[in-house]
Amino acid sequence: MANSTISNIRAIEILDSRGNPTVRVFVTLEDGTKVSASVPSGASTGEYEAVELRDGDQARYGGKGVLKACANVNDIIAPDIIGLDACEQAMIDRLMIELDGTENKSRLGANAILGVSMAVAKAAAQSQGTDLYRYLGGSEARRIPVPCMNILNGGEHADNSVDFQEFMAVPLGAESFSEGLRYAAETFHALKKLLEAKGYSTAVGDEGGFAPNLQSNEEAIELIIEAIEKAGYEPGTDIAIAIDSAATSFVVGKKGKYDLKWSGGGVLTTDEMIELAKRWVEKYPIVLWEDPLAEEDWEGFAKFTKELGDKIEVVGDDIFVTNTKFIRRGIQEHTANASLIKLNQIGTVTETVDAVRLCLENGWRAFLSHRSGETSDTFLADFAVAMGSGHLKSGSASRSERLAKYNRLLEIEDELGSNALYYWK
Ligand code: 2PG
Ligand code: MG
Repeated sequence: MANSTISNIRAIEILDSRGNPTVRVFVTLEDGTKVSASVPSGASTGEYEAVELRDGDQARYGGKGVLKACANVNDIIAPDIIGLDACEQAMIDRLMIELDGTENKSRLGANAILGVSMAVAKAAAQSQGTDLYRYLGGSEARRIPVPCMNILNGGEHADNSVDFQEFMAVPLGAESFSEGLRYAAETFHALKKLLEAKGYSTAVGDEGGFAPNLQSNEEAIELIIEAIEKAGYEPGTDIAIAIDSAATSFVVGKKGKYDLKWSGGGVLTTDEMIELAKRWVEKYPIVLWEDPLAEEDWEGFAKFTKELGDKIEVVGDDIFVTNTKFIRRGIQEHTANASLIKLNQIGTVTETVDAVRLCLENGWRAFLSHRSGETSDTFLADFAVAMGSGHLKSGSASRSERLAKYNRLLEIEDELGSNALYYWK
């Protein structure tokens, strides 16, 4: 019997950064290794994401309890997985997929399955005395991702007047991860001063970025550019800008109409949204645009990519939901040139690795991401280094659940020393 044989698995209900229940899984091995992993939770979710199982019992947490998912780990998954070697990640993930038996993990819950999958990987790494990024990525894993820091929040992540969900500072001109993080954090602080001076609120949204009531979406970009300059950096050269419109959250019906209601921007067609993006990309140092259109607007996405794909990274989030089936279609139809990657959209570590590989092998980029509902778990940081995908987003320079991932990347950078790589492309 291998030392890394799983001897116990147990799930409990904990709370995420929004105060909503989520799943934490503990895995114990024969050699005494004991680890835990906690599952994140999104707000602007894609329709075809793997199912996050919620109890629906209105008497607890407004129906958002996850006791069923925990029971599924304790009563159904654990008996099947205990006794297996934690190093058999792919086999364990496959067994859980089979045990669930549905297309979208709706029987056992992706939150139950992912919690076990992440904890198993952590346990195997720890049992081998290896860091998780090395266990998952091998000795080649030494590229630290550029932190795309979401310093201004809108959409479903804040109660303000900004329709687009995320405005990120991308410190692509820095020489190292720690320098890049500093560039972005200093910009965050400069933005705070700027907002104060203009009489705007400096309260933060779900991902720790400021959530002021601006006059328009475009004002967000203008403020960030001013903040970059105030912090002493050159927009575009030192720090560029990335946007996640999360357009599925303001599409009107399924008709390719986009209602920029908070900013008073009116209802725009797909073509008008593309024209807006072209204007902005012309005018501002934008390097990445995620979900510029809604998840069902495959044609619009392809048109967007045709117009802008040679200038910027076009990322599909809700449209691909980290699912190789949709990413493969996207590659064939030139829908985008990158996919967002979120572990809980698909529900196992193995399938997430498959999604990243599919992107990279086809000349696409893979943009690693947290969720708007997070925990202090730092799995994502190690995972991003293991995948070597070059960039990640983990929110802003406030809220500990966001900083936990960036701080873990600082540790990895320190450990790698001069072997660490940092570059945008
Ligand atoms: C997104 C994510 C993360 P959520 O849309 O990219 O920033 O948000 O977790 O709410 O889906
Ligand atoms: Mg998104």
